[in-house]
Amino acid sequence: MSAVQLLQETLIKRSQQKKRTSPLNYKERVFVLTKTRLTYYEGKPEKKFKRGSVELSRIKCVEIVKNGGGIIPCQNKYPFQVVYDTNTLYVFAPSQKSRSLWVLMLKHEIQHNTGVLLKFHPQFWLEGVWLCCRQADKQAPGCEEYNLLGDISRKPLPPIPGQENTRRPRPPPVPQDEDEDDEEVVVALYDFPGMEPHDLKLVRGGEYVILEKCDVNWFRARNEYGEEGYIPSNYVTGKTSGNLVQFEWYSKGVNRNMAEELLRKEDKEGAFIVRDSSHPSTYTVSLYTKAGSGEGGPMIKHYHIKETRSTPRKFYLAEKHLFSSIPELIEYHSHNGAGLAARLRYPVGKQDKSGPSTAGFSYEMWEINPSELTFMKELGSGQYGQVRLGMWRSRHKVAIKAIKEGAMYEEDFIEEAKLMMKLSHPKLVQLYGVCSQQRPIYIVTEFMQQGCLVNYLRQRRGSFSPGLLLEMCLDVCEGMEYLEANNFIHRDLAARNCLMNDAMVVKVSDFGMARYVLDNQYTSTKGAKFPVKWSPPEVFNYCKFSSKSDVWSYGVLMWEVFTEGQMPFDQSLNHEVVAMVTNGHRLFRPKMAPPALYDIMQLCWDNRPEERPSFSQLYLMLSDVLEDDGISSC
Ligand code: 4IP
Ligand code: ZN
Repeated sequence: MSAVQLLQETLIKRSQQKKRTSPLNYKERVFVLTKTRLTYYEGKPEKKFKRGSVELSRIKCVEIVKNGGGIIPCQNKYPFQVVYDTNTLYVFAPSQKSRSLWVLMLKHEIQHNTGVLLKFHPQFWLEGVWLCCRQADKQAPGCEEYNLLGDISRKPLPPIPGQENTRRPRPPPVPQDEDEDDEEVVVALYDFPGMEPHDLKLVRGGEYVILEKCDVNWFRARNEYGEEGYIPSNYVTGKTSGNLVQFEWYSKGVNRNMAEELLRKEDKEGAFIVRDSSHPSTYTVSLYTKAGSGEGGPMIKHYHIKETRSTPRKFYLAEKHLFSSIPELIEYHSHNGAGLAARLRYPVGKQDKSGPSTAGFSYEMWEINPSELTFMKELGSGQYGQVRLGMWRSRHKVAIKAIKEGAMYEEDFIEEAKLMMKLSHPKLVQLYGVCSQQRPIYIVTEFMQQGCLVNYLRQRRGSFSPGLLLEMCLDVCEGMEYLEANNFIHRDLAARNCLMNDAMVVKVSDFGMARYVLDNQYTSTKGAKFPVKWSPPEVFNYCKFSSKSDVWSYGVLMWEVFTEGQMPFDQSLNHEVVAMVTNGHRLFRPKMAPPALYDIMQLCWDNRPEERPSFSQLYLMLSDVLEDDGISSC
């Protein structure tokens, strides 16, 4: 039986030099990837002879090789490595695209391997040393964190430049040639005190040179005094002229409602904010004025920054005054009203200048010393036991879950926690680390002041506008889009598993945790605690979880939000819900949900998982509703 070929291409390989006497040479080979093996052949695709093969289950790392400007002695210039057993196979692809494809496919196939490395060598083993760290033992442990989910070949910009509540437009990752060695300079958006001696302190507004992108969450950087250390990538932003984040008047992630609130609080004539518009990649100026407002009191105007269609493109608020950049436009209108209700006098920033969560407290730090935790009030209790508010090193508020004995597959979870910590996004409740050397073990996460979303909704019934409810759904959608992009399945998405903070940002929590629950009532689809009402047929019938089963749950979550926290299928027992859903019955349209929104919910509840939209499609559809129905936007 011939296995399905996932990829086939003629590439060049370096001899693996398994024996000390093996020659170092580079040979053209036809590489074939199947679900189980990576095999290379001599000859042509039509007539080939097997030379060697690697079983995918033995692979511990697949990654591009950074070459640091060195010479590559064959015609293919894009190397990647496949580490398995005690060997490293270096393969050279003819183009960046080809390499990305091989690396991506291989990574995808090995993602569930047990022996995946935590650290690897980013450069070649050559003439008896690792070029990256100069270690002279071929089996020496890796010198750089290995991130199977990351993609070091694309050198993305800091993914979301450091803001809570970040919404589109997102800068697309900039593909760069990795051999380009010019220095990248960034500006700090927030102070970062540095938690460990190997960290580098950041001062808001300061400039830093990036030395190394260790993974998507942590960089090594140098300050103006030549000091070096690790910094969180979401605390800095690229220092380029088109980047508005460096300006005081620009507030990323502030929406119309938040802008109005901030301006009212400031209560100054000519107070203004430049923010992302609900139309992707465009900006809006929100302006506060008391002038000419008559009996209506002060008013807030929202002006789209428009762009001309012709090139070079120009920006304008009033058609008569065109500028080649947004900063120039702001500068001009700060002196001249020129048709605006007032001139732009006082830039108003977000009040909260403290930074967002980092992926762990420091680079490579997942074990937290319990003596550095202090316990405060009880926040509630969940599936695993008590959750308490606490402080880490007397400075950082955290939530601490003490895991009840016998409630969790602890060993498995601790292993997975290292990976979960790398999942870092403004719309995910950040896992900071674990105390695993004691019983009960503690799980330390970001603290969310307002608690769980479903209670929040229930306690404030009648006070929400549809626009606000949609904003909550969009937050969750963004978090889920990130999980989906990282091939991470939540398995228990519901409003009870989302939390809200003081900035009214909703974040997804407890992702993937369902796998570690030791409780039949919860894990068996027949169990009383199994979330049947949030589950699609393929889950309650065959336990088939996927990002698409998360999408179904997301539809139910939208329904929960738009009913302000009602229980889905309130009158029915689990087994009745199974029968109803199987027969095509679905949740009704909540009164607060416009028909266009209910249509989207129903797309999530398609029987066929492959027909359901992805989270990134959902995000676009929901943003459209926000704009088209004018439920809250400008
Ligand atoms: C061979 O050199 C080839 O490069 C082999 O590659 C390589 O095997 C051998 O390395 C190396 O000695 P010669 O052709 O000069 O004999 P291929 O199998 O593609 O022909 P691997 O597959 O192991 O890289 P050693 O380490 O197996 O000897
Ligand atoms: Zn190394």
